[in-house]
Amino acid sequence: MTTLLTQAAVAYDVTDGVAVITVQNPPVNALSVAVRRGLDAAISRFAADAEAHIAVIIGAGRTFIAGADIKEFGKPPQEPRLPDLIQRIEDTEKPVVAVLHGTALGGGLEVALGAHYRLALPGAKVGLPEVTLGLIPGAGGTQRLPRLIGVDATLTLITSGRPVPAQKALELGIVDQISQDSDPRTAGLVYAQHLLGQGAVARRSSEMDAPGVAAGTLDEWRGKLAQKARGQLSPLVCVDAVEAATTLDFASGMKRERELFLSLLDSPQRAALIHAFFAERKVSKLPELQGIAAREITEVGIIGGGTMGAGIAVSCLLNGLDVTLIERNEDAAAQATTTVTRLLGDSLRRGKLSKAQHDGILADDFRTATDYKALSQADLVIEAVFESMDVKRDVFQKLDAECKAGAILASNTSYLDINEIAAITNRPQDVIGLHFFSPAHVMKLLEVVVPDATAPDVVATGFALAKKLGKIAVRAGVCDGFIGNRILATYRAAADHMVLDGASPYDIDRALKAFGFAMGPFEVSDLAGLDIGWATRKRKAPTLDPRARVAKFADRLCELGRFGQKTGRGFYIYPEGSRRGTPDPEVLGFIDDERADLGITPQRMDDETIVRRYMAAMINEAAKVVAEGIALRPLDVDVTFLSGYGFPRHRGGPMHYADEVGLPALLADLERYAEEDAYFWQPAQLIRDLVANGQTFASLNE
Ligand code: 3H9
Repeated sequence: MTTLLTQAAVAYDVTDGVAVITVQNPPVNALSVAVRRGLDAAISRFAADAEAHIAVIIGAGRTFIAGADIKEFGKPPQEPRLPDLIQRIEDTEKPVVAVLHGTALGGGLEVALGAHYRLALPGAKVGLPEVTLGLIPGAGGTQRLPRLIGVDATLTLITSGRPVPAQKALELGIVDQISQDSDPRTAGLVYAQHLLGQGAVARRSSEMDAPGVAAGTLDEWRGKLAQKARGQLSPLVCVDAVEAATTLDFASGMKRERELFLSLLDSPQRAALIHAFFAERKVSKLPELQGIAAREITEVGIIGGGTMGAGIAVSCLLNGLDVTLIERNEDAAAQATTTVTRLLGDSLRRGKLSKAQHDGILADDFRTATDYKALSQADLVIEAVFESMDVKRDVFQKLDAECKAGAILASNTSYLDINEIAAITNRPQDVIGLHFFSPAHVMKLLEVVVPDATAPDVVATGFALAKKLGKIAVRAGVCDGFIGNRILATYRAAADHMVLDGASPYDIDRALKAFGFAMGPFEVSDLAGLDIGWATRKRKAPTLDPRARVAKFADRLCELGRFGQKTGRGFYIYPEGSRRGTPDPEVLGFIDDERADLGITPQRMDDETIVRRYMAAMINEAAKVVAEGIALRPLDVDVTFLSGYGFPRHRGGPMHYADEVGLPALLADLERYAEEDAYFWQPAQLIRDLVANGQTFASLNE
């Protein structure tokens, strides 16, 4: 055996005629310039090495290569370029094998496609997720993969960005074999000897026939993606690149892929999506949690089995926690069991659970009770009862009396003062807000709301819980609505003001969906139930500043029992059983009446005007939320909106979008709007300061 460390990031050694090229760039072996240089040198070494008859490329640590180094995007490119390196691997005369374990993603899978044989370990996942970063595969993925597995399978993979497990990759023909070995090196050596024994030769996917495609297939893909992508460019560009594989020779197809890749690399969408990627990872890195260990959580208590409580219970159950749910009486407990059983049944049908797991959860992990004594061993209790301080007081007094020392007492309130809730107990250091979003077993966001006296390890436990539940936690301070709902209240009011001034709810929904939101604000209200906003308006009415402009048309709908989808009518009319509404002329009539009462002559508003005002209201309130420390950094606001409020990911979140538009332009808009309504449109001091200093929101993320 000879050993040569060609570069720190890539090792080379030879065992029994097999060159083992090991990429060692923790944590995910991204293809940094050091790795590319190391691989380049290792391939040259292998080509010239008379002792080595075949090479295996493996990844050190937990994964094969997870892709290009995302941190290098937007910086000056450095040689060797990845497509050239992969071409060199493919051009090698002696066979090269890639051994895939962990995640072989993006440029990592493209390296494997340039190798001549691909072996996967059982738990491996492979995919081309570039589209989720606003890109297309840019190192041959769009040209080699269709030659290997055909156009449809390629487009399914690269336009979704979703990785597939090893078994699926084998069925598709992406990998040649699955090894039962759990160690990539051992598996690679065995497979390489097997190939040598068979006299295997270099086998190049670039030399395979160009893939055929039935007439109309690519247009069908374009039509489907244009609908789904809601303004995101890269999924459609994937189709252009794959089309090139069907019409051009390999070298020309590679050129075309490069042009398309570079056009996206320069796009604001790429910058926004990569901001989102890093923000989602940075959001849990809090200075206050450095070196703080989370408390152990295995048994969870939930108070209240309504929609939220049952959803939280299911989220916990699906992720291996034991749940005891408390209800007021046996009937309510039975009702909660029915809801939990129904939601678990949905997970079974969707393949998220096996039948055995499903039955095991119901038999062993879930139970209801009516007595708080059942929570004596709970490590964490999450209260999800009616939003009233009196009701919460009763719950927290009982919890304080029954729960063991060190148990965390959490409230799922969406706006109540958690400092006040903490003060109800004799253990304010153990009290925290865990604000789930509905449906709680589906929505990614968890606001971890931190009152003044909360111990750091309780905050750490909130973040650890989110990770266990597959959610993204954002730290929020205590105020009415925390980060998300506080900002929502402001931009929702801006939408209502625009309706009073001339836009219809349907104009507003259309404009914001064209911007990229999954739903418009009036569709969201109909889905959530108009009674929720009605209750909030009534709650806030006594403290409302007399200068605030308040629209009444939504109250009028509620007074008529039009609560949205659940009653078949809200802002839209929902035909029996449908979730898709149609505009309602009667609603427009109510709005006209209100304008007439207020003496407003309606103005037409185009989509751009609507989006500008809506976004300005959102960003302005968000800046106040950051300045007050309710959100730690602008990126925390971005992550909140990306994971909990349907904000278009390819816009990066409201604060990233604000930087993209430019804070001076935003401030100019705010000042102009303030001439109409100085109370509502008071520009945030933080925005004024950033503009004065020539800074961006991003500068506060460091
Ligand atoms: C591409 O390949 C383009 C090519 O087609 C063409 C080029 C010409 N680069 O997520 P985690 C960091 S585009 C740099 O917490 P997990 C990450 O920031 C790329 N850094 O772990 C984090 O850092 P920190 C296509 C990366 O186990 C740490 O690694 N590939 C990269 O939950 C751990 O990450 C992708 O899009 C990267 N590529 O998940 C894959 N990836 O500790 C993107 C990760 O400082 N990556 N980091 O916060 C992933 O999907 C997940 O990270 C992965 C691991 C599934 C791999």
